[in-house]
Amino acid sequence: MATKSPTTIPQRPIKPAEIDSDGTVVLERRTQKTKPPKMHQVVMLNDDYTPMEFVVIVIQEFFSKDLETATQIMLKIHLDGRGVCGVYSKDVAATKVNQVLDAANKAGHPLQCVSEPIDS
Ligand code: TYC
Repeated sequence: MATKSPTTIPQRPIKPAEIDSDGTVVLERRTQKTKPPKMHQVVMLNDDYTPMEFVVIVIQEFFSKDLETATQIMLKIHLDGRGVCGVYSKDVAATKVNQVLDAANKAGHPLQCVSEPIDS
């Protein structure tokens, strides 16, 4: 009767291993594939008709700024033509733009704002 030779389990060649800081054996390190989501800034634009007080209220209400910060942002927009009110994910930034445009339309003001992707 033929004797069975001992079964051997085929082994994958083990790549040179690294030991992580917590003692884990790292067989293969992959470069990270998932990038953090692109952020978007909500930029408000100057115009000649929207009252300064209205802009300050909008910045406080939709961008969670205190009175002093909102006033500084409004004045920057008034002087430079545009200013960043906040930085958010794409969806949240789009929602903020809609909220501002909606409030401006309802109040009869031509206030404009846009969302812009930023590199980070
Ligand atoms: N320029 C406007 C005025 O003099 C004020 C203003 C500020 C309007 C900021 C829009 O985004 C704006 N009444």
